[in-house]
Amino acid sequence: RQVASDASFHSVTFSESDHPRVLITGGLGQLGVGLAKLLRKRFGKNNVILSDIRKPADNVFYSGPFIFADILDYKNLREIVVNNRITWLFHYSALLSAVGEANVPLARAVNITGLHNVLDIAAEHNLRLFVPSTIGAFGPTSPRDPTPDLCIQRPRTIYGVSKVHAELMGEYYHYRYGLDFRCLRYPGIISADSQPGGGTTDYAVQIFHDAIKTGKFKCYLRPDTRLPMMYIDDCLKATLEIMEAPAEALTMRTYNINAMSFNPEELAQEVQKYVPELQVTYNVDQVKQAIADSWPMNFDDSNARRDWGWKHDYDLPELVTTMFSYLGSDSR
Ligand code: AKB
Repeated sequence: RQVASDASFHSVTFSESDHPRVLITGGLGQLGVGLAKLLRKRFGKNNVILSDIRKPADNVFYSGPFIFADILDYKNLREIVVNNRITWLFHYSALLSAVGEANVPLARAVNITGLHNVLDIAAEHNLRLFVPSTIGAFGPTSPRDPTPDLCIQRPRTIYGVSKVHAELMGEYYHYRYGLDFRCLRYPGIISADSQPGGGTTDYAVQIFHDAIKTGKFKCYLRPDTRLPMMYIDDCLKATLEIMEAPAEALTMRTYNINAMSFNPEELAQEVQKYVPELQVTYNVDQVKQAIADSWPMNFDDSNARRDWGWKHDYDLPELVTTMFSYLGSDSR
């Protein structure tokens, strides 16, 4: 039986047996639930399993398959892949930049040891593997304006170091063992119905909630701190697109993707168009500021645009309009 795709940006059709069987690790973070929703529309509800070590909210639990999966437990993860005949794995478990600096041993275990388990299981079971990387995989000696795909990568956070390691290990497994490894370097991701956890770019989500709730926002970065950013729908679209891209289109296995760059002052001005009374103050967090100062200001994603047709839909005004239409600027 042929099943037509309902993802508007693709026109491919699949037979049911062609559908990937998907596992998402770290599925209760900022991106997993939204990704599961997108993939379930495309591949069928029961072909997409969300997993985490935390207990899901009722709406998440009842919207499709959810299981406990601990990426540090090799046997548990392997059993899940085998029992569910998984063919695609999206590996979202990770500690982000700020929280990683606060607990380096845990970040090292989750982001590096966990990745080793995932790589081995993916290679052994012939999975297509997606691992997100980040603007945080660059550091103070990288070109920052713009930052190309291939340049010096000497990050100074455990998060960044672990993501460079993931990029290199994934590519090594690809060339050495034929693992179908695919990786995107995400900018800061902005979403309305899910919260980021422990990143440096989180302020760009928090400002919307504080503008609506209290009309006051205290920013932990300097007003001129420019960083690459993206709306969640663009991020999830790019993730599905790279996973579906024909292997011959990919001249690389790790791509930068981008949509916009702004600093806190520019974002605040755009938010004030909806909440004119918003008061913004700055109380710089030295650890987060140092991290942001070492990251790209503008991200060069021309290779993604050329190789597999990457194109973002949301710029800054569009992003702010969409956030307020979700969060409801009149709910104060
Ligand atoms: C973080 O701020 O740590 C993340 C990222 C840019 O990877 N949002």
